Amino acid sequence: MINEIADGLALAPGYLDQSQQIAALEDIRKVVAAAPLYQPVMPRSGRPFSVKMSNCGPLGWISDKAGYRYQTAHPDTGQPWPDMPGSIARIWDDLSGYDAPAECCLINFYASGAKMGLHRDENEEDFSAPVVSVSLGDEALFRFGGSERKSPTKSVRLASGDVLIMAGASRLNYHGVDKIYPGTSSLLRGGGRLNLTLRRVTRQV
Ligand code: MD3
Ligand code: FE
Repeated sequence: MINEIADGLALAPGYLDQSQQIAALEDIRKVVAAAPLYQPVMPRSGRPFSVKMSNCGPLGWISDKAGYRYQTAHPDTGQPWPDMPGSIARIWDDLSGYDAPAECCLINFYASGAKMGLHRDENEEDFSAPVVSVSLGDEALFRFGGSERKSPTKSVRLASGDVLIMAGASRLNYHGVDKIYPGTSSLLRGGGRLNLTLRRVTRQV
């Protein structure tokens, strides 16, 4: 089941069942063993994000004092990002409606208390490709607005296994995560939430 919750913004609640969530999590644990979660900081100010990050796939999204960008190597280890696991790449293939594979799977880890301020995803070359995001672990209050920071916003609670698809009119809209609800999932042994954001970065040749 896929519900359109705003123009171009679709939610597939429970897209991954319990065993698929466990399988995806096992694959992400292997990725993070090779490419550890690191502490991103804001451009210029160097203020740390409350979310820790890693990536898999050919390109990883990173933030440091110099700015936001995609790069092929982990900022701390210098190693290329691990391959995107098949269990994750398939979600993009099934839901994106795009005829080329995802190039980036950004892994966001939210401990209880972590949040992500309202922002737009605009570091990609190809805005015709959607963004597909997978929630694992504790529930989160996701907020989405419009094309301007001051546009009115709505909120929706995302649960483990839910997938969001941001296409068309919603692709460049403001969005963020206001809070995590601790203890709402037992998927992650230590609690918290993982979000996997799948993106096409480069334009197809
Ligand atoms: C709506 N992550 O990594 S995913 C991000 O839950 C990010 O970790 C949040 O925003 C998270 O950039 C939200 C859902 C999401 C992702 C991209 C979008 C919603 C979006 C792009 C356009 C509109
Ligand atoms: Fe985003």
